[in-house]
Amino acid sequence: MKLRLNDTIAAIATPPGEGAIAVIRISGAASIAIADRVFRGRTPLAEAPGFTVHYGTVNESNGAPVDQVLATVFRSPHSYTGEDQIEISCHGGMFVAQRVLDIVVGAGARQAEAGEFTRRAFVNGKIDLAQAEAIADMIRAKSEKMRVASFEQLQGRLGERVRMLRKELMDLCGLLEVDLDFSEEDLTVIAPGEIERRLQAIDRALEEMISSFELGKLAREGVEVVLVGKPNAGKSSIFNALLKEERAIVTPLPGTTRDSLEENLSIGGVLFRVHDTAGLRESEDIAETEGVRRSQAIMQRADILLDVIDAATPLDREDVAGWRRGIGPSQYCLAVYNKVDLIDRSAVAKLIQEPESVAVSARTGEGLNELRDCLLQMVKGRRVEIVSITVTNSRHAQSLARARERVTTALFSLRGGATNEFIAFDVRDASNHLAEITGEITSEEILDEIFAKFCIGK
Ligand SMILES: Nc1nc2c(ncn2[C@@H]2O[C@H](COP(=O)(O)OP(=O)(O)OP(=O)(O)O)[C@@H](O)[C@H]2O)c(=O)[nH]1
Ligand SMILES: [Mg+2]
Repeated sequence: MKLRLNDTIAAIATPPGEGAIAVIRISGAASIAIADRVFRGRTPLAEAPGFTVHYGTVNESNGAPVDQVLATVFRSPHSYTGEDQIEISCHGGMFVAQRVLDIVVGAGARQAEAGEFTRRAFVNGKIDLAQAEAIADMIRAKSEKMRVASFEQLQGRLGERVRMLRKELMDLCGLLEVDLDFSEEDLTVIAPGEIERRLQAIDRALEEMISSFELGKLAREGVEVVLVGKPNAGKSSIFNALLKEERAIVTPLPGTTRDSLEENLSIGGVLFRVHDTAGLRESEDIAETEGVRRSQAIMQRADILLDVIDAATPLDREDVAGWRRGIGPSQYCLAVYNKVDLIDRSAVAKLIQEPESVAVSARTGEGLNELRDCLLQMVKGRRVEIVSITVTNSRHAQSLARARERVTTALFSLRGGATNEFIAFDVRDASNHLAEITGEITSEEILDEIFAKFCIGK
């Protein structure tokens, strides 16, 4: 996107489809003048102060009214973008909002590109880059935890912390360089022990933030749960029972599920992405073989594997599935004994004596609450306490990791007795990587990439 900042842009800010109202947003120096060309109210908007709402009609260029609307006036710098801004609330519906937008564009506004309003807010210093990204994340939030995590970031907590660390690095850099200037006079402004102590503190802070990212990832993307097991064990039945809908096809025939299915499930505010997969077995059937291949691909990247076992089949009950050997160190596996409605109570009691196992019946619903609890506990056991999240964005995590690398190098050089000049170089570099997060130092390409992910009208 070739960045143009001096024209006036317009877009529909509400989602497409039918709704009570739709909002058309206009931003830029000419936005009030453009709105006045199409809006007829009691007084011209040009005379209206900021934060006032005006009732009137939007009219075609020939004067024919199109809809009754409310126009809200925002005056620079007190608006989302920091520019003069108008928001026209018209009746919802695909045709009304589009017609109003067309008229606004006909009156001199340019159709905004994805994320352009937020980009202007960033360029005008209303928000930093981390906050802009938090807005996109909040809009996409699919669980309560995700919303909380991005809202914290929106309030600028991450930016604040990063700016603080960056200031410490810059201070350190200043001291190292001052020391450099005096070096001929054999004066030491800062003791090497002091530099080391401060660098270590920064290193620890960075480490903590980086490790919060893994947890943040779960908040953002959800915990991947996959139902695995032999054909006919009841994977699809459990999938449906968890979702409380008949989503997957269930039949008494083994090999029913071929394509894997995925659905979101929120338990205790945590988002789980549950996958139903094809039962694992050798098959002559091409579709089923492909299904098994897909199951295995999902198993590789899953956070939690639910090993579904038909408890009513004694042989299956005793047999530990071969795939369990391939479980990764960061993956959790839970044995889910299904169809316990078909066996007697003492047998059930025996099954759940084993650690990491739960007995359920997809048919009667027995044990499903325990299964949900187990899922939540596994997440908690991994300390996925998403309240303390600071980093939820992979771009931020990367910049933090690069900054930390430089700090580690600086510490290494320091211990190796390198000159201050040499150490200052890495310290400055670390600070620059932190500046990428808030957008104080970021290339246009990176900005383009970030804002392209927004929706139009945001
Ligand atoms: N009695 C009883 N039958 C069950 C239970 N769960 C599933 N079944 C039955 O077991 C059969 C297989 O269930 P599915 O859910 O299709 O099994 P699946 O593991 O998805 O099978 P594939 O997709 O073929 O791998 C069906 O006839 C279900 O009605 C249960 O808890 N109790
Ligand atoms: Mg199935």
